[in-house]
Amino acid sequence: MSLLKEKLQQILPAQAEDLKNFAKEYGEKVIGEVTIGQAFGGMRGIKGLVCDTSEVPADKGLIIRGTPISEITDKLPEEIFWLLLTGTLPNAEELADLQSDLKSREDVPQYVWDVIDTMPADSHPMTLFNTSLLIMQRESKFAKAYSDGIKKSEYWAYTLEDALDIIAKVPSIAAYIYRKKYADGKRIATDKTADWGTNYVKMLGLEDSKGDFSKVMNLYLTCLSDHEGGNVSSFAASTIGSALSDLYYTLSGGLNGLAGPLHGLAVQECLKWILETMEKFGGTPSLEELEKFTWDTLNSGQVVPGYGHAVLRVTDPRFTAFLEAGRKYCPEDPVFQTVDKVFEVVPKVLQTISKINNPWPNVDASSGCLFYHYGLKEFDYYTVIFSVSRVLGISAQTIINRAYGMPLTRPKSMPSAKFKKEVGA
Ligand code: CMX
Repeated sequence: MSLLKEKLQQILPAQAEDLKNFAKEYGEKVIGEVTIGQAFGGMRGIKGLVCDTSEVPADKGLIIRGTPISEITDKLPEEIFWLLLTGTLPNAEELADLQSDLKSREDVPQYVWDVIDTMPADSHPMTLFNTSLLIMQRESKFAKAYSDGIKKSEYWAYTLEDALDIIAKVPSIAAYIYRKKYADGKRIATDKTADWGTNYVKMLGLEDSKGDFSKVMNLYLTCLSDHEGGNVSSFAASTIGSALSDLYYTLSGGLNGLAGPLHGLAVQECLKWILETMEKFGGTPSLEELEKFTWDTLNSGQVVPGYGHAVLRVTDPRFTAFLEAGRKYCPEDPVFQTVDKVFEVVPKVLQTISKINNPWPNVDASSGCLFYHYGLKEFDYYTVIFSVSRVLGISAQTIINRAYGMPLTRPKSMPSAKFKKEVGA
């Protein structure tokens, strides 16, 4: 048995028991109220979801299992997956065991390549990626075990099997989508000695002789892995998973949410916006030119991509991590310099608009320019990298939800007329 499974077997049943007792004892306790504004405002701030893998306090940003993301940016994504699931970082032996387990599951079924090859050439890379996950559903060990008949207490262990199978394969699938759409269409074989993120970079086939791109990729995969339970992709995934749909369905569905321009697709929108400013002003714009361009964007009714957040009210610490990486690895890059300058200008502009609750940059504002620097210039593709990372968090959340025995998600909806009646409007 893998060390990860052994560890989870030691801790998850006791945690599940503790939470069952807690919910039973305090089940009637009131912890909040719901306003009409919240019901009509995307349910912001309503406390109704349980997520133990990470939390996002509005004034701090991502905290994974009690540790701020800024303190663990040097960790590998595999270590973060272990941390998300168990609450502690793996020791060297545990990490090596997880990495070798993943290596043994890397082979992607031929039909995945065939389906990617058959899809229209202009399919969005996110469509190719999510379709690949969905068609692999027939491999689900959870679905098979469920139809054979298993105990509820065993659900998480089969979901862990699916998670490891999927995590092992997504770098190859994502890399092939890149090569198919933007390179020579030939697959590059996995490197059996490289860590998960470095292997992904190698299979993309872009220049990385100094290994800096792999470091940036690992930073990105670590930082984007999880963002508590209420963001669109995680919430959508947990709702799907609550029906006991297996992890292939759950991930594919959740990541379809990530493909939206207000969520994961903002990475692509963001770089597009940066490049537009550079094109308009013939290089890195001045602060005055950027201010004007920001106002032009706002006055034309568009959002400034990469700025604002549904929850955060400070600069996203993940934005800061990428900005620091840019200052370290590519300070002379004109696209990076523009991103850095935009950070000086946009918050000041957005602060003057009272309806905007958060004028500060989110993670998407600084990540794309790093990919661009390393020759990954096709920004349509950036959400796929986001997805590869988010597979870690959604998988961890689904395994834990199964271990806790979380029930079917089913909040109450009402017709708008009933909301009006409720408040005498
Ligand atoms: N540019 C212009 N207007 C903005 C804005 C921005 N960057 N951020 C918020 N606003 C506007 C909203 O569109 C909204 O306007 P309306 O009332 O006219 O609809 C108003 O300010 C209030 O919004 P908010 O409460 O501050 O923010 P929301 O929780 O509604 O939305 C988000 C959050 C991220 C969708 C929004 O800030 C936005 O569209 N940002 C740009 C896109 C982006 O960067 N998305 C990536 C988010 C990170 C992720 O989840 O992946």
